[in-house]
Amino acid sequence: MDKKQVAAVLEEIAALLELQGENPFKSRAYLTAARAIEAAEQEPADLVETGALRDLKGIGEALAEKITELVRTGRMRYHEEQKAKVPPGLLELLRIPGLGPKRVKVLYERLGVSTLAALEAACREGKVAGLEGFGAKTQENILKGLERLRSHAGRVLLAEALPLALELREALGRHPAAQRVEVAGSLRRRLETVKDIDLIASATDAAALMRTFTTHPLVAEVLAAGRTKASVRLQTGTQADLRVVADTELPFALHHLTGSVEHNVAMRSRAIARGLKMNEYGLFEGERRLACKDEAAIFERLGLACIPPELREDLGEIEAAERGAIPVLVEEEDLTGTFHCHTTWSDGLSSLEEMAAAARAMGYTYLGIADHGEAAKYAGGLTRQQVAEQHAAIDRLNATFRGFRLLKGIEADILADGSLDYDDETLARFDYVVASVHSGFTMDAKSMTARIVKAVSHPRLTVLGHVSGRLLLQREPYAFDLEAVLQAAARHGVVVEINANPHRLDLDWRHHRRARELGVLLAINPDAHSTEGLRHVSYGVGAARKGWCTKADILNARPLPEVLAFLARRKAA
Ligand code: DGT
Ligand code: CA
Ligand code: ZN
Repeated sequence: MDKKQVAAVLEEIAALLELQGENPFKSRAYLTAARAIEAAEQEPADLVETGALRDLKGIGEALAEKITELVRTGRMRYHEEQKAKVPPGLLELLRIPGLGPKRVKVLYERLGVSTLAALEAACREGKVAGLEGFGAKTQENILKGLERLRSHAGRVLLAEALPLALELREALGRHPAAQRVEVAGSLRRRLETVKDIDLIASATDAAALMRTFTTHPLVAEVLAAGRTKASVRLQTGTQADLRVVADTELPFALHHLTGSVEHNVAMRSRAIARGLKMNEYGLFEGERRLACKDEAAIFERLGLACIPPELREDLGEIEAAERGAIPVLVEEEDLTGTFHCHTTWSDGLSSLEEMAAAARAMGYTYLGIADHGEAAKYAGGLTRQQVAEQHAAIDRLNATFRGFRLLKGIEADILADGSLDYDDETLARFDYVVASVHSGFTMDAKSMTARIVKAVSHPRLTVLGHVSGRLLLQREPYAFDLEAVLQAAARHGVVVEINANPHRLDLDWRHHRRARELGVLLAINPDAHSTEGLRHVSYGVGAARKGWCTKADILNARPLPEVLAFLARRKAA
C-alpha cells in the first residue's frame, strides 16, 4: 500500500467516526495521522518495518498498531467495523461542499437520505430547507454543489495525474522498441485539473509498446486495445490513452494531442490560409507531407516561433509567435527561494532545520518561513511570545549557514473586518508579512472585497496569500471583486502570491496577465507544510508559465540581495 492509500483509509475512518457523532478529537487524530503518513519520507511498509511509524507526529501506540495491520494485510478490522455501522452512501454525501458529517447525519436521521440521488430529490421537494439548521439558502447551495459534483465528475488534479503519466512514460521509454514517448493533452499544457492521461509514442514495434502499456502494474482494467491505440483505467480510477505512430508522424500527432482544441483549430486555419492542410498525421502541401522533425519545425513551416505547450490555449499565443514575441517563460531553475512555508512551530510537519536543509538541497539561497498568525488557533498560530522564540531560533540557525538564510515571515490571518491578527509593532518585527483569508468565506462580495482591500492597504503587508480561497474540485472561490483587489495590490505595492499547492493554484493563471498589466509583482509560494511540500513549487511554475510570466514578473526569481532590498523598501514605506 502506498502513502495515499493508507491516508485515504485513515481519512475515511475520521469521516465515519464523525458521522456516528463520536468525540471530534477521536476523528481529528485520524486526520492528523493521515497527514503524517503522507508527509513521511519513507513508504508505509518501511515505516512499519523499521518502527519509525511510532515516531511520527500524532501517531500513538494504538493507532500505530492499526496502521501496521493495514499495511501488512491490506485491511484494518477497525475500519471495516466502522464502515459496517454507517450506510455506504453517506460518505458520498460528504463530497458536497458545505455538507459536513453533522449535517449529513441530520439528513439521514430526519429524511432517511443516504444517496446523492435521494438528496437531490429531497432538495427539489423543498424538504431540506425545512430542517433545523438548514434553510432555503443551504438547500439551494446543496443543489449547486450536486451540479458541480456532476460537472467535475472524472476530473483530477494535475498533481495526481502527472506523476502517474511520467511513470508510464518512463516505463514505455525503457522498452527497446520505443523511439520517442511523450505526455500530451491538458497535462502537457499544465492545466490545473485534467480529465485523462494522453500519451503518444513512436516505436519500431507498436505491438510491443502496447503490451508494455496494457500490462503495466498501474493498470487496473484494459478498456480497449488495438494495434496502435489503447485505453486503460488505472488503479486510481483515471483513464490513460496511448497512441503509437511512425516516428516521422510523431511531431504532428504530439502537436494535435497536446491541443488545446481551440489552439488546434486556429493552427489549422492558419495552415489553410497558407495553402496547406494540417491534421494529426501531418502538414500537407497537396498530397505531399512536409517533413518536420519536431514541433518547432511545424511552427516554423507556418511562419511561427515555437510555442511552449503551456501557452496553447488560443489566447494570443499564435499572434505573439508570428511577431516573434513569445516571452521567455519563467522556469523552476530561476527560483532563488520562496516565502510561504509552515513548520512544526504551527501546523507544519517538518522542523525549521529540516525545511532549511530541504531548501538548500533545492539550490535555494533563502527560505521564507511563514507559520500561521495568532488568530489561526486551529492551526497552532503563533503567540507573540512564540514569534520572539522562533525569531531567536532562526537567528541561531542563520549563524550556522553560509550562502543561505532563513527569512522571518508570517502568514497573518485577514480578520473579518480586514485587520490583521497582530498589532503593528509585532508585524514590524518580521522581514515580511503574508496575509490570507482563512475564515468567514460566506460573506457577501461587497464585504469580502472591502475586507481584502483593507488588508492590502495595511502598510506592513508584503504578500497577499491564496487570493480567492478556492480549493480545486472542492470549494469555489469566495465571492469577491478580484479586479478591485488587484488594483489595490498595484496601488500599495503588495505582491500577489501564486500559491503552488496543487489544490489551490491561486492566483488562477487566467488572471496573471491582468495582474502584470496593473504592475503587480507575483511570487510563487508552495504553502509547504513539510519538506515534501516544497516540491509543489513546480506546479506553481507551471501555472505561472500558463499565465505568460517571465522571470522578471516573479519576486522569488530575483537574487537574494534584490529580494532583501525589496523587503527593506517595503518595510520603510
Ligand atoms: P482534458 O482531457 O479534458 O483535460 O483536456 P485535453 O485537452 O487533454 O482534451 P482531450 O483529452 O479530450 O484531447 C486531447 C487533445 O486532442 C486536445 O487537447 C486536442 C485534441 N483534440 C481532441 N478533440 C479534438 C477536436 O475535436 N478537434 C481538434 N482539432 N483537436 C481535438
Ligand atoms: Ca486529456
Ligand atoms: Zn493559508
